[in-house]
Amino acid sequence: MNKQVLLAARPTGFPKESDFEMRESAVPAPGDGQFLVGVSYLSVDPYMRGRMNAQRGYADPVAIGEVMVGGAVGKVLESKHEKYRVGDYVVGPFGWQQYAVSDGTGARKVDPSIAPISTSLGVLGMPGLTAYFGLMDIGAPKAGETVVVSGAAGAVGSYVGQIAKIQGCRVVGIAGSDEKIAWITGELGFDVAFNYQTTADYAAKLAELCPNGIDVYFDNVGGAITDAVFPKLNPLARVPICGQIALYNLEKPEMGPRLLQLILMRQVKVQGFLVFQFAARYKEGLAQLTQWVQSGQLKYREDVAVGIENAVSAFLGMLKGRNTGKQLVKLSDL
Ligand code: NAP
Ligand code: FER
Repeated sequence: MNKQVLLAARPTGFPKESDFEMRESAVPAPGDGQFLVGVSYLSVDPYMRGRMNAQRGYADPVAIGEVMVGGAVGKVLESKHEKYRVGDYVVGPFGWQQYAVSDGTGARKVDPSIAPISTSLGVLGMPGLTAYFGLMDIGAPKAGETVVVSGAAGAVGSYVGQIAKIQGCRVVGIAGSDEKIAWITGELGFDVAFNYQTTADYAAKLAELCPNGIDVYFDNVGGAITDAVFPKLNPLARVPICGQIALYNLEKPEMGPRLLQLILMRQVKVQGFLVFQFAARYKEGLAQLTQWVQSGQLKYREDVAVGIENAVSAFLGMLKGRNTGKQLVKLSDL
């Protein structure tokens, strides 16, 4: 049987367990041009919160009663597809389920001799590419500059800070627990960082930690943290807007400060981006990320929940900051 997690209801505010539903159905059989994958790891990501809403973003919403969308990696168990053979490892948009049939759309093979296959959902996958292109292309960091990253102990943020260090920057991280701060300033080599959950005055803390101002702000979170960062931006600063997780569960928008005059006067470049816009350059990005991982310059951590029964709690936990590094759900040892 194939255990699946379906969207049961559209959330109001922060999602609940009851917005999801488990179902068991027969393991599907691949038709011509398709293969069957047995999933080893499922990724839970912030963008999935958006796909639970009724409004269309870059893709259609998940319908009520439909399997939740999500990237996953596993092994080909049966194949009628000319490019995929039984035993190949493959990553793709297989959804929150133990088995999936795919025609290969959005999928690619994974070489398990390069790194553990789970990395295809993290540092050598969508989050890694997000960090690489968002920082390098939009942030355009130069050696000696100060780079601030929010969501710094999550998947994207932990890679961004390390890539900025590789570029010779001074890196300042913002994250939500003392353990996360210890990890990013210790093992990951961020220069300094602070815990926004226990810091009352973000502006004062940023002034203390960024004596030369801020040249690049890689924004993963938005909200009050971002409001405090903007006034510290230097002339000609760059601000890649990667995520706004502090807003994803709000039912109505909050009022923030009016920052456009500051952006004007300081000649700041603020640019939102989606990783998909760099699809034509994924090969380049994965090659560079792989080289950094293999040389030990880019470290990664995975937070692994076990069993599809725990996918919902892993997802809700990630939205609350329970994860350090990339949140995954292990479904099998295939
Ligand atoms: P992640 O950072 O591994 O996990 C989410 C983290 O967000 C949590 O661990 C939590 O850490 C933090 N968080 C939750 N609520 C918060 C709040 N109110 N204020 C501040 N921090 C909060 O997830 P990820 O996959 O790496 O994604 C990070 C961001 O990048 C998300 O905003 C996501 O939407 C975005 N993203 C964008 C793209 C793109 O193409 N533009 C692609 C991938 C990801 P704390 O303990 O620090 O609060
Ligand atoms: C993300 C947040 C938002 C993300 C994609 C989006 C791939 C896109 C949203 C939209 O188009 O509505 O973390 O990651």
